[in-house]
Amino acid sequence: MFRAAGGGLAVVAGLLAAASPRARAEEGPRVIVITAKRFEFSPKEITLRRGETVRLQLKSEDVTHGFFLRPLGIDTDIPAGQTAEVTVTPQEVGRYRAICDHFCGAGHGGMKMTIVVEEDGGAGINLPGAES
Ligand SMILES: [Cu+2]
Repeated sequence: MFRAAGGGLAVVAGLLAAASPRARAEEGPRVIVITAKRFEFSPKEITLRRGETVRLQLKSEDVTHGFFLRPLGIDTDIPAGQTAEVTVTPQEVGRYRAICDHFCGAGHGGMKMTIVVEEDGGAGINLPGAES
């Protein structure tokens, strides 16, 4: 007796695993959390890269604060106990000072932080004449 090997199921892997062009875009921008409370921001300094889009999550731990940085086009309130989000893509290298511009009490005038914008690629290398 011979038994023919019954037609084994040849599973043909089709092109089901089509590449998803959205995969990378969905990673989204880097998120940086900044905490605001009387009368300071934390951290006191953050570093961004020129041309990199980042999302700043601004969290108030007490009262309503502001977050104002004109050169980067940021001017928002941080409602009491809540989180405000701003998305920014810095275009100029430099050191910027963000201040609280919503009166929050006696130490309000000194409530600020620094945002450093570095050349993408870091390392502080300046190529003469490379500016476009
Ligand atoms: Cu304030």
